[in-house]
Amino acid sequence: MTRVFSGVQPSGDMHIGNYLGAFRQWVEDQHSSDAFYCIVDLHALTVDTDPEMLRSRTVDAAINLLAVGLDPQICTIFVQSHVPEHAQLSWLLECMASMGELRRMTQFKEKGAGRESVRVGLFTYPVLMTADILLYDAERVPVGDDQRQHLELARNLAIRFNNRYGDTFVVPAPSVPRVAARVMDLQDPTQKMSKSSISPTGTVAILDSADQIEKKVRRAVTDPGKEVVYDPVNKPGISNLLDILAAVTGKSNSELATEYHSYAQLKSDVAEALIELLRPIQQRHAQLSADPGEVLAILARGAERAQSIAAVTLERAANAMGLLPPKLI
Ligand code: AQP
Repeated sequence: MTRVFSGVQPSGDMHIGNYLGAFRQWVEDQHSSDAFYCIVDLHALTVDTDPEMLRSRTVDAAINLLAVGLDPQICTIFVQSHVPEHAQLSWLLECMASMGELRRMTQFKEKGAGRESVRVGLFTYPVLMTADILLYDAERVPVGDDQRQHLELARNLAIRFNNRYGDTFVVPAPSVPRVAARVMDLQDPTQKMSKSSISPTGTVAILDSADQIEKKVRRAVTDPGKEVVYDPVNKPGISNLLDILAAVTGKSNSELATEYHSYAQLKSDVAEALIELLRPIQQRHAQLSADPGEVLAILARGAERAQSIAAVTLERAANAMGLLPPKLI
């Protein structure tokens, strides 16, 4: 079975970008692959976060993953910090990465821009992400388009390590969905929809009420003119709405464009499609929230399984680099 790994940061309310760009593929992959899904809480520390909020978001991230349809009987769901091998392998890989290649990461440039002080962790984050993936010998990494560059780094580091120390890591390949690979912000369709967006009305959260969804989509920024055409360069707002509708309905974005003669009708159908898409997920979320003990038990079992694999890979990498095994002492 192909090994698949992917992760999500507990850095805020999960949104339709996370769902359409990543989680939906995760749910599919769990049936055909040996899939590992990680709540990457160490990554969330790269920007200042309230400790209580981080804890509750971590549990909520797990509830979200279960609510969208991940089944802990057939895939492994766990929290990154519960498996210390992630941080350990990250250090070994930091000793293989160069400042120059990390400086080129666009997400670092975007998230660090305008900050007086940037945490070292924000700079080295892509190396930790590489460790996350390589620990599980993942062949495929389903991610949204924004993660392509980090995946390229993971591939480069794996290849560099294998060339220097012998075959140690599986070289992973990205798996980016054909539609909704980059869902854009409803208020600024030149930016991707993001948990940490400064405009909460630009992001449709998985748990938004029907009323909130309807309002956010109705107020979505559109483009000059009245014609509904799929043209991401000249009509980014309308094209984003068409992309979202295409991802939900399975129709093509340009085919959908021919069906609409007004922005208002398109917006109304996008809102309705999202409300219907999210309704069952929200119902499962409410049920799961009633039993957080069961969610914690699922995470504990997941971490145990994850660690049994991660420990073997870490040992292989440490040995290859010449670290003295503790058992010999
Ligand atoms: N707008 C998006 N469109 C498509 N896919 C997206 N993903 C995130 N935003 C979009 C994909 O969701 C998965 C989990 O993302 P993440 O939370 O680990 O990191 P992120 O990409 O940094 O997501 P956010 O929402 O932008 O979080 P913040 O604001 O905290 O940085 C990934 O596969 C990602 O590609």
